[in-house]
Amino acid sequence: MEMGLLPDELLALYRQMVLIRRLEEKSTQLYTAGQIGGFLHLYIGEEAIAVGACKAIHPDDHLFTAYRDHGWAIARGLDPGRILAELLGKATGVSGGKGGSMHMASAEHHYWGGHAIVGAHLPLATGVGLAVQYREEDQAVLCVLGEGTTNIGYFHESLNLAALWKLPVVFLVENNQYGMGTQVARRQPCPTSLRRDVHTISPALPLTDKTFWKFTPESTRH
Ligand SMILES: Cc1ncc(C[n+]2csc(CCOP(=O)(O)OP(=O)(O)O)c2C)c(N)n1
Ligand SMILES: [Mg+2]
Repeated sequence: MEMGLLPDELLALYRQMVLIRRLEEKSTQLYTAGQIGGFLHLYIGEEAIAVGACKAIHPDDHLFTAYRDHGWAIARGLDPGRILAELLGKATGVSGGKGGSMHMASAEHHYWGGHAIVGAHLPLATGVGLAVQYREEDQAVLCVLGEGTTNIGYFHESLNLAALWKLPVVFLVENNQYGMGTQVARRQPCPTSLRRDVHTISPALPLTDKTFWKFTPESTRH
């Protein structure tokens, strides 16, 4: 990894990835045992994205994610015990036990969720980007989405305005080649990477799935 990180920093990142993996494994057990209500979308295999991205952004920056949010919550610095409590629907959870797996959030960490509706957070992130620009603040907005979300209208509306108004929003696409259980070639005629060409935005960074994370069918089991 050529990021100029010290061995201790790299070790800390690795520990965070392992922590995410262990929490996801425990979550599966609890879900199977019927102790977690609602849905449970796991982040197994994608840990490096959240850990790497959260290392790169500033604590004051804003973060929006889709529903595979446990790993992002950990990487953003939320308390793992309170994340687990949220999964179990306890009042001590990060969202007071009312959000569950897909709605982790923490105003203190500028982490605005955890969104279950595909693409719903993209206009919100764009709006926060507009607010930051309007107030002349020095923050960025990181908006994380799955590649399946590039098929949603909100994707195009949000990227269009963000590009037109030059908003400080980074859209990070987690391309695991599946939208839940549907393989990319079964639902769209072109690779996801071409979707950006309809908007005037920066080219995708070369963070390929091959380099940073590996998709396993198990990761979309729930
Ligand atoms: C508006 C909307 N349509 C459909 C769904 C059902 N749905 C849940 S996840 C998903 C696929 C999302 O794929 P992707 O963005 O690639 O995320 P991944 O599961 O790979 O992390 C769909 C269609 C939904 N939650 N919201
Ligand atoms: Mg996907």
